[in-house]
Amino acid sequence: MGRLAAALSGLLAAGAALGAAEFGSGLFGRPGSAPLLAVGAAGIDRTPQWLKDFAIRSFGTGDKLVLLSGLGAGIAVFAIVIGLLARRRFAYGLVGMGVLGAVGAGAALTRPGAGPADMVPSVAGVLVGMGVLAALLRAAAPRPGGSGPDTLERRRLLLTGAGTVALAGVSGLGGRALLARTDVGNTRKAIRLPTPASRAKAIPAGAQIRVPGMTPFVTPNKDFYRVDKDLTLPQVDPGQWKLRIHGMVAHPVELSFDDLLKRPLLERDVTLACVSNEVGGTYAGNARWLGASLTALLREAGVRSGVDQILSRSADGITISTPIETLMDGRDALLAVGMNGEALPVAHGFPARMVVPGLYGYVSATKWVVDLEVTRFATDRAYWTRRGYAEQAPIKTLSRIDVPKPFQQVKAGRVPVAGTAWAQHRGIDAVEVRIDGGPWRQTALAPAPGLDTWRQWVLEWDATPGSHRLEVRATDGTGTVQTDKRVPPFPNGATGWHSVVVTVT
Ligand SMILES: Nc1nc2c(c(=O)[nH]1)N[C@H]1C(S)=C(S)[C@@H](COP(=O)(O)O)O[C@H]1N2
Ligand SMILES: [Mo]
Repeated sequence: MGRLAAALSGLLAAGAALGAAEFGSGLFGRPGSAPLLAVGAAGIDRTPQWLKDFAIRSFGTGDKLVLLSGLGAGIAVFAIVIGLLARRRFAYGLVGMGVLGAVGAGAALTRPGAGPADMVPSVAGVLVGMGVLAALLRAAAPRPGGSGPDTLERRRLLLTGAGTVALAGVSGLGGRALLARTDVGNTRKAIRLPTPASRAKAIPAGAQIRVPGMTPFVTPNKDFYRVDKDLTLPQVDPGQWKLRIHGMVAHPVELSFDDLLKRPLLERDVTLACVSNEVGGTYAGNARWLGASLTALLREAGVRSGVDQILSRSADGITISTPIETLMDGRDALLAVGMNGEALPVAHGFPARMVVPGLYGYVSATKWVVDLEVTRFATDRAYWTRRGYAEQAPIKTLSRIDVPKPFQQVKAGRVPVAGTAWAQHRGIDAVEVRIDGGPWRQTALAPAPGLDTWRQWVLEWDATPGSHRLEVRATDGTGTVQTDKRVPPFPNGATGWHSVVVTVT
């Protein structure tokens, strides 16, 4: 048989193996056992932090798509090699297939809560792949005494190949459809959130600057930035959900979702920010959260002396460490169930997540939270802090020019320059803008409902023709002016002034 046919056979056999494995994980109802995603997820866990930061910066939320495409390409190359090897000697092809299966099975084992049974889809997939490889090679082999060298074999190969493609596609899609059974989307839609015991302050009129292109004061859920390491979203059934509070406490607590909804719920406006946000970046969002007081829960548990951190754990196996004093100092630390008037979206932590005003998400905003261990920094370290990120990570003061956009062309005359600024839990007291390095000018600050949200600002600028550089800086509620020192997000958040260059005609 020719090389081309052999390469194609390898590709088809690997496709069939993946399709069968998808189907198997669907039958099981265990997304973590599907080899492609399992390998991707295991890869993310082993990726060095600098590369992850680079991926988040360069591809944003598309970083996962890039990863999966790369993985797909890698598997395709390996599959072609398998086909070519099998052409030499069939046993070599079998070994290649076996390696593919072992990688999938091994990756599935590393997923949170995985057991030996999670290897079954990969193993079954490999057996199917081996069978398909044998069938294709047999179909392509010239028959002794057969008719012309091409026609019949080619037709047989084509038929077997087309059959394989159909089979792989149908089983792969079938597996996906079966996995959809585990989706909690419908359960989520049926949830009715209780009325809050304590309402959020009304958002003051004028909090939203009315300038075209301006960021909305409240970020709609569908536009809210998302940062996590999950290729598939954890599907946590609220009926099964439990939160354990244990460790250095007088009375360990176990809470069901119903227990949680029965507690007095606070409604609060809080702006979240990601430590990976660059100066001028968009990894910040503001929402109205509904949740129980974490402070009250911890008080009931009775935190022992000597405790300095809460190590929270999520259904996706992430751990996050939060300094205890930020949970007990009177700020509105929440175990949130609602976001902007609906149950938490699955991507934002359904059924429950933490929200702590003033701390970067990686040390406070645990999504799909299931466990709070009351402990010490010296005893346990969390996912990101083990990778060198800071344990203490209050959000740094940052301001951003949202309009005009970088390199926008504007007409000479009055041009509104507007944007946002945040210093959660300290508040923003002033925002200044300067043009071409000239004197700093006070902007008009929009009102905000409290210290825990961002604040909008606007300056009417008399723009003259030419190219101009606009810069912004904020002063927080303690009177500290935002530093111009440029530092990258690692290890505790970026600083520097945001600037935008525009052309005035
Ligand atoms: N379970 C879990 N929670 C998590 C993360 C995660 O990867 N897994 N990422 C954290 C980070 S780095 C940030 S910035 C916020 C982002 O929350 P969002 O995706 O709702 O915007 O969630 C935090 N909580
Ligand atoms: Mo983050």
